Amino acid sequence: MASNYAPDGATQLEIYKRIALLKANDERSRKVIMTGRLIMPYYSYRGQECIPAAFATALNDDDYLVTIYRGIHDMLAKGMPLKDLWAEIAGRVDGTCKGKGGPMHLTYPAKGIMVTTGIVGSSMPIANGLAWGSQLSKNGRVAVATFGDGASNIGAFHEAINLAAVWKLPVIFICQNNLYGEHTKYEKTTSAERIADRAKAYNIPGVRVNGNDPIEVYAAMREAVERARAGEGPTLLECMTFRFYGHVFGDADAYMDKGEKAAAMANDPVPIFRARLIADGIATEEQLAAIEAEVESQIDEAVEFALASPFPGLEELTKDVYAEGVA
Ligand SMILES: Cc1ncc(C[n+]2csc(CCOP(=O)(O)OP(=O)(O)O)c2C)c(N)n1
Ligand SMILES: [Mg+2]
Repeated sequence: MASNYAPDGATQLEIYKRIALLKANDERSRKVIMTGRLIMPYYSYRGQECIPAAFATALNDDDYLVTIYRGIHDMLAKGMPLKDLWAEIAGRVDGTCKGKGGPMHLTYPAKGIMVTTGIVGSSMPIANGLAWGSQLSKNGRVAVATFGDGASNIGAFHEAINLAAVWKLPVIFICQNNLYGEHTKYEKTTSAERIADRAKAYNIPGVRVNGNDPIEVYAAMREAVERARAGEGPTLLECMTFRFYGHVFGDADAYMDKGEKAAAMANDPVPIFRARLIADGIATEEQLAAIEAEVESQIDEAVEFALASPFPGLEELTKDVYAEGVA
């Protein structure tokens, strides 16, 4: 890994702040669903926090993000405000889409969060469109598409990478390889040993990193961003990771190897990075504990705000759906 892109101490601490927020937010989401205060489909990202915490720290606020149903970690890392997020997942008027998008269709253009999609593989062509717009208007904004390992077997993955390579679009394709697509293990569906190798077929860089090591993710991302902004085209970044809580909330995990899951959880990347920050003298135990307490109280506030917010009225049903004032 190119060491000139390694994050300094302040950047590592910034990455940890985001990791702490993502972890606490996932834990709270599962708790709120369990207590029955909120009913929603929920795709836990617990275990995958280091990836967006690191890649988003290497981006500007106005760079674009297109993410998927398992993407709340991506959006929070990119800067979606907690209150707007919680109000949206609770279906309330104060949400990012006035409560009409729900947990799988969040957007927040003020931080470049343009689309969340449940259609596997569709984040990539959409990111291409945004990147093409950047290229045409020379605004310097890069576009990031995140997706899973399963999505790399969809036609849109191949079509999007090919076009981005030919047009040298400022786009970064980030595959969060958690080794499962729904309830099927990677090897049963995917011919390639490494998804990053698929980049060779399209003549672009394909980089595989340990997605549980935010320092590796950050360094690879910096290089990809620099390349994109310099007009050199796309990068495929494969981040190896594991989802701790199955495909969707309530998943009984019967299809999973219990040992594999236990081993992944025993190597939880969050406490490992936390301990490393202390060992490297980047932060003290007290500083990190204060960060964690702060995110908990921000989440407390956001949940209460969201649950006190009203549901959209019936008059909202067709608003923002059909063009208005057009003959
Ligand atoms: C086009 C399409 N085909 C199938 C599905 C059903 N589906 C939803 S999630 C999923 C698995 C995707 O796995 P992966 O890309 O690895 O992402 P992960 O959920 O592991 O983050 C599938 C097949 C879908 N939503 N869209
Ligand atoms: Mg997957």
